[in-house]
Amino acid sequence: MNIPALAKQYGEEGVIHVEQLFSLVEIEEIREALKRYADEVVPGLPPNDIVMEADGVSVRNCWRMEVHDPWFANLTKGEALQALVTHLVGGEPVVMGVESFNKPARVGSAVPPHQDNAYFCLTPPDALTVWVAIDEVTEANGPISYVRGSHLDGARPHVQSGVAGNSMGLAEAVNKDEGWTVLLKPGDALIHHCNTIHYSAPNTSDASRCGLLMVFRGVHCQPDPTLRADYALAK
Ligand SMILES: O=C(O)CCC(=O)C(=O)O
Repeated sequence: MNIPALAKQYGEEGVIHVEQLFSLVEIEEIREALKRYADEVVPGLPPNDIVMEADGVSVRNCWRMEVHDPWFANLTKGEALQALVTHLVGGEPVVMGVESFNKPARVGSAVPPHQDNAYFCLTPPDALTVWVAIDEVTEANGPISYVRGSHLDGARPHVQSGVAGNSMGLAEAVNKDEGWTVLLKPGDALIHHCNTIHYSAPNTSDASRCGLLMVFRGVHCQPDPTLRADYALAK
């Protein structure tokens, strides 16, 4: 991994594509852990730590997986991952959460355009998400799109979105013709800054599009009272 080159691109564009951050062998281990999590942990989760799709049976998101299962807490500690994240957040990384965006076949719902810091409410906004493709990501199964460089313009207003699992979306419409849509192989990762605008399409295919997310902030980040007040109003 060429960390200085990745850091330069991250600084300019607010998102980077890291091919094969995890090997196919590691992805197979993550798949097994996700299956075990679904079988053994999901049935006992508190309602706040799981979101279902509209069909009522398919899981849309799992939150706080690192709290419920040490295997996922451990996944955040890999040496190469820690070195990259330390560079990108500009300090010692703190895990904010391990999450899944399962985007199941046919029923996986869209994610409205948003900035993650509308939820995180941090200053400085030195936080990011490492989004790891567990499945192949295609045009049809709900890829993520990014507005590159949007992190440089700071926080934008958000309003209630009505979407379970993504309660807030950008108040202003995004020109989706300008979105950068990234197709991925299993093991590839997208790393985005918490102010980079992004969104994803619904899954209209027969193939699942599961992403496993690890969210980090720099230890120096503090709660931003203005963003917190906005969140309380909009969520
Ligand atoms: O997985 C997706 O479709 C969206 C992910 C997302 O919104 C995020 O990483 O903050």
